[in-house]
Amino acid sequence: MLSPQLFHKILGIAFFLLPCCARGKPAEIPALLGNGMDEELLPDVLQVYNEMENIIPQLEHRISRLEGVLSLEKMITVSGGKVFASNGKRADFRTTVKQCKEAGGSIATPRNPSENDAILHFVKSFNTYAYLGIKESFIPSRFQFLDGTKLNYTNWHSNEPSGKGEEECVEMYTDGTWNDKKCNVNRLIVCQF
Ligand code: MMA
Ligand code: CA
Repeated sequence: MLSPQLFHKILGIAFFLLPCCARGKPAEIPALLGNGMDEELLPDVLQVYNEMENIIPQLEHRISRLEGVLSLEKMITVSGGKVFASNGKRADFRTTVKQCKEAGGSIATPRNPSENDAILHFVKSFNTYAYLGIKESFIPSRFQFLDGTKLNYTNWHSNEPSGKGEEECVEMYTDGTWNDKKCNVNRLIVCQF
């Protein structure tokens, strides 16, 4: 258990650091000093700010070049702020969720036609259906995102969902449409980051 004293200490440090980390601007320096930061540290803090200001655009540029190369090589697809990727392997639903999480992402979950297309790219190129991050709710034939929120976009194949409580997962066909499916078959692993 965290003692109240330790909790207060951590809270104090967090509040002390919050303005600089949140904004990253020297304009916050007076606030830092006001919060009791040692004035002797000021040159070092300013130097860190300056270095951050230089480094961040460089990092953004390098990341966007990497995304360009990975997109060109068709290793990732990008839609809006989301990056989709597949390792070409197959797994059941539970394993897919686990592996995507272990990789620092989550199972591919299309929230609009453009994201659906980005996932479809992998389904087509590996010619293998993929599970999506959508599951049946406790009400049969009503599907929802894994966090329980309502679907705001669907792309069901005609006459789907058909499982009526017997098919709790959702797979994407090679034309991009969705089918409710049992969760224990092996499907292409596609994750989002
Ligand atoms: C399979 C299975 C179902 C799907 C139907 C479509 C026979 O069951 O994949 O989920 O709805 O095919 O014909
Ligand atoms: Ca079905």
